[in-house]
Amino acid sequence: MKKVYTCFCTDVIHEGHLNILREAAKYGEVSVGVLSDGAMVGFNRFPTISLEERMEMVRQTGLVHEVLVQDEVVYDHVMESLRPDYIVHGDNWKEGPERFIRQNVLENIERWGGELVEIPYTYNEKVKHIDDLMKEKLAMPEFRRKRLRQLIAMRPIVKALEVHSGLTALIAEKTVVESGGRLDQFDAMWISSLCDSTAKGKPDIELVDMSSRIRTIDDVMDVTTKPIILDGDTGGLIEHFVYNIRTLERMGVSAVIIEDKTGLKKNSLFGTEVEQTQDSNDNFCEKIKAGKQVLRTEDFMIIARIESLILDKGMEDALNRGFAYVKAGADGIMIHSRKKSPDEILEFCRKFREKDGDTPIVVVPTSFNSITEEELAQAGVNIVIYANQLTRSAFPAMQNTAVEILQNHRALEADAKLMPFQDIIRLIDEI
Ligand code: SPV
Ligand code: MG
Repeated sequence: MKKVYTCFCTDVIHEGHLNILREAAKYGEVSVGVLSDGAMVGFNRFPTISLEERMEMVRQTGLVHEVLVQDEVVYDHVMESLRPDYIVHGDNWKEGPERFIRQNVLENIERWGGELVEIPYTYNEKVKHIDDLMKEKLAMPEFRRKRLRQLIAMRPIVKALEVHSGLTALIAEKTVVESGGRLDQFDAMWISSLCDSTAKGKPDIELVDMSSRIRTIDDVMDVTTKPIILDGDTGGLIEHFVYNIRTLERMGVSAVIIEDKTGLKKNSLFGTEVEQTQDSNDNFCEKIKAGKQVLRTEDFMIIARIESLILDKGMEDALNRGFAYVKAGADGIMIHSRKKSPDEILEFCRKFREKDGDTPIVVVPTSFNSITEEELAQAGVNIVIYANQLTRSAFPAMQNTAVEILQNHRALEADAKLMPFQDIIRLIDEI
């Protein structure tokens, strides 16, 4: 009996999968690899049922000889142990980031004379409907909200990208690249006070009010499924904070990060150049406690942001506050720095982790941007936020275009650098 292998990355079996299994069975005994949770996330498909349930779902088709776990998006390990005579796959992987997986299979299978069989991909209204249902499920508040905690448990480090509109959110949602033999994508979205304000042409001083921030969140939620971390500035008055986080929790936001500043907050990247007041340890702990008390779910996270290093208050103050905030109930801490070198962040993480191995640590490496995700993960960081890079790349591009049109009295010269609108539209889903 010839050995046939195919791999599924899905939470539902539809006619397309059944077609692949039936075709595969014509070549021999079929083994199906089910992608592990971690590999599915790398594939930009967050699982909504457990690995065991996904395996059982494939067994239930009655069309397979065995079901096994494939731990990586590439087939290397499975192929090495199984040495299949045939690998069967839908022909839809010839384009896009999956191309490299196909290439890898072709190179590997040659070594023992195996063959790749590609089946025309089934794509019809019914299959599209099932795909859409899966996506909609992930976008529902109860699924989206808990996803950040799930990702912290699953990923070596959770990567969040700043978004401030439907379009920027689609970039965070859909960008997938192949890098170093793996597929990679952003796990979460950061709704920055700085960039949300900047997009509205306003300063980052808590001037853009909560109703407007909620409008941005809603625009983002409307077109995405990934979890949202909201930059909640100082959280405002305790009396207001408790209402606002209930709204955020109900909407399906996963976390709010509030910073231990008070009064007229200014952006941290200004550091001590502008007048900024740090909240007292006690008052900020009261805010955290009050917030925790009103939450209705275990999913929503209040993350406490420590501004001691930004305000030159020293490492000891930063650490003391970190431990105090956790004691007050914070579900995570964010330590911020405006130094070019990551040294003070690494020192903080080392000292914090000596006493607290679990509480998630968040960092925003805007200034200390030479440090890699791997180095941060090794230092015990759980979430890295790329807090303003999308805005900073778009602004000069738009400004240059404006200048070029003015200089040439027409758009022809600027056009060479512009993306055709068809390519932008491709990002936007039709219902
Ligand atoms: C933001 O993105 O608004 C932040 C991070 O709060 S920082 O700008 O670095 O203070
Ligand atoms: Mg901010």
